[in-house]
Amino acid sequence: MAEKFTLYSSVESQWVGVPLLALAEKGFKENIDYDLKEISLASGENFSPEYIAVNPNGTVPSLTAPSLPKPLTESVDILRWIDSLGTKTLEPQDAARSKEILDLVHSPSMSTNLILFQARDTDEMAYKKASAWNAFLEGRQARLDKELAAQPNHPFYIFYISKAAENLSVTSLYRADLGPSHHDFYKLTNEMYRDLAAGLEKLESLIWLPYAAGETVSEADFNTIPWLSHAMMGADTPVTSVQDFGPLERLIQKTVPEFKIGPKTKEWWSNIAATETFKRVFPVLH
Ligand SMILES: N[C@@H](CCC(=O)N[C@@H](CS)C(=O)NCC(=O)O)C(=O)O
Repeated sequence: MAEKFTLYSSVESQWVGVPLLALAEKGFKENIDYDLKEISLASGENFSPEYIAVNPNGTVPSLTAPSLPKPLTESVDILRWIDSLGTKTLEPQDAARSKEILDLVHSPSMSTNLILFQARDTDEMAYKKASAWNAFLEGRQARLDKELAAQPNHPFYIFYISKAAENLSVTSLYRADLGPSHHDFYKLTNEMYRDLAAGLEKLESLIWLPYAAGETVSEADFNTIPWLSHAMMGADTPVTSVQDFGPLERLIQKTVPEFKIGPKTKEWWSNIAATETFKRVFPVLH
């Protein structure tokens, strides 16, 4: 019998979608083939010493298995490992194109944190402050501050110091009264939206059709779906409106007025959204 493995997952995470799509596609069953351990990002459970010992980056997903010398901590590697359990089916037809797609969607300039947490003006900032993302940031901050205070001699102390400072750079803007101290943040956010628009244009140029990197579904699709779904959700698309690019387009058009999601990206999304695996893992945008 094949070994049972453990996936550290979170309902709040976009990148967990990569292995979840692979598991669904390959027909692996929770509790039989693998266990799922839920890690709450909103309460900063990913920063517990126990979880940092599994994944020193404090991110999800992670995967452990008896045969693995150490945990896998990158969604790309986790998908490939899952795919290697039996006949590989997720290798892309066009490997070079797929690599470009993976590099793009995982690049810092495409991070959906931009959409979730940043703002370009007072109205957007006020909206974010009143949203659930404020509590999310505070939950993380509280956990990081607690770990920082509790473990001055802990081997992960340096990790906690740098994470707490990184999180505080955004949290402090949410805590402060809106004013001139936010202007640099607004300016930076505008620049980041320009990069995001350029990234989506690059994605448009890379997509093959019918699927992202060939005639069959591959890792290129399974790395891009969670990214785009999360971006659409972050843009306040109604979660059941899986085909509605309007809110994401309008969000980006505020910085890049001529921006549109391209026709190939739309066609690819419609193709991939029709698959059983997509419908099982993404019954709604998340
Ligand atoms: N490169 C990693 C990124 C994983 C990642 O950033 N995951 C997010 C959730 S989607 C996370 O755990 N964030 C927590 C944090 O950064 O504190 C991968 O692809 O697995």
